[in-house]
Amino acid sequence: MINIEAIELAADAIKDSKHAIITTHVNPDGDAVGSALALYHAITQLGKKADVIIDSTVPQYLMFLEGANKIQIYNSNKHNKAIKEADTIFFLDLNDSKRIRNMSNICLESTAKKVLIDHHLYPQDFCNICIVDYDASSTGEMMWSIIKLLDVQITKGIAESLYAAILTDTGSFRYDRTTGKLHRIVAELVDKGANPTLIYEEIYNQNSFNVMKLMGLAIASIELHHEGKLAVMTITDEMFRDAGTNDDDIEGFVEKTLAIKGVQAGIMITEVRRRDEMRISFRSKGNVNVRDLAYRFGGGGHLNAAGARITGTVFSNMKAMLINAAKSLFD
Ligand SMILES: [Mn+2]
Repeated sequence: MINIEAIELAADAIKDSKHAIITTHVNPDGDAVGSALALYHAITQLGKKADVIIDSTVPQYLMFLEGANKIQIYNSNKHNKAIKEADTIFFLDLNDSKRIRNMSNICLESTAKKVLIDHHLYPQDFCNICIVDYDASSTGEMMWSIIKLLDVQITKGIAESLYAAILTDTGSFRYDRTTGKLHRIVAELVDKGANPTLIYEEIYNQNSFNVMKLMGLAIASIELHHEGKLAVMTITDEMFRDAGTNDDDIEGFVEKTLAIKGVQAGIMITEVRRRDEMRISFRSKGNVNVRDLAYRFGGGGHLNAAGARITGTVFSNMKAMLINAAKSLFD
């Protein structure tokens, strides 16, 4: 549990700021974008300047959120001056400065006060103020507590951003940090204008036909290992081409591995040839710890949900190595 003093530190940093930069990890998910936008709305409501800058595009399924069109894609020529001159930089939903990719150096060089707000394990020490709550379901849940300390109205824009953040990071209120307290927060968000039907529809029911085709190929690729306890899904570059889509569109795929009876852990290996990298997603049930497995491959995350990125390895070798390493999950 995080203490109230830490939350107050974040609220004070917001109050003290005149020009803030808000950033979050590359390939941003609902929690990243939702908590960034909620903070943006709160800061601007206080009459202060804020820029949300990410070294990635915002996925289409999040563009319905109020203010999403104001998120800027990082461009060194355009943004380095602002990053240098800002008085505060908020790093959301990440535990390592590498997660902001090309923005990393300029942010670290900036003399701005650096504030980390996150819920992942093993945070790297690169901020002046580090607010990390391992028990939080999402950065959005933490952002709610912070915003409540500010003199701001919970507008529909804030409510739906935080709802989207919590919805996506809890797997639609299913994961183990979905507490009664969280549901009470969510109830307030609904009262303030977040529409559950509409938000679910926007986030989960707007797949293109091509993405559904890709999901079909991905599901057909699933193999079972270790007496049916491990499911491995693979998405190759060829599958992306066959389905006519790309790696922006694989949100939620890895969860399908856990829908198989008897499976305790799922791994999805995605080949991203245009970046010459492999993205690995790990999911598990109960006490099966995929965080440590991801860590062994240079990644990180949570007990039941983790990830890693690997460059310079042959796809088939990587898969064999992962299957082999995953055996220890069930010992
Ligand atoms: Mn998160």
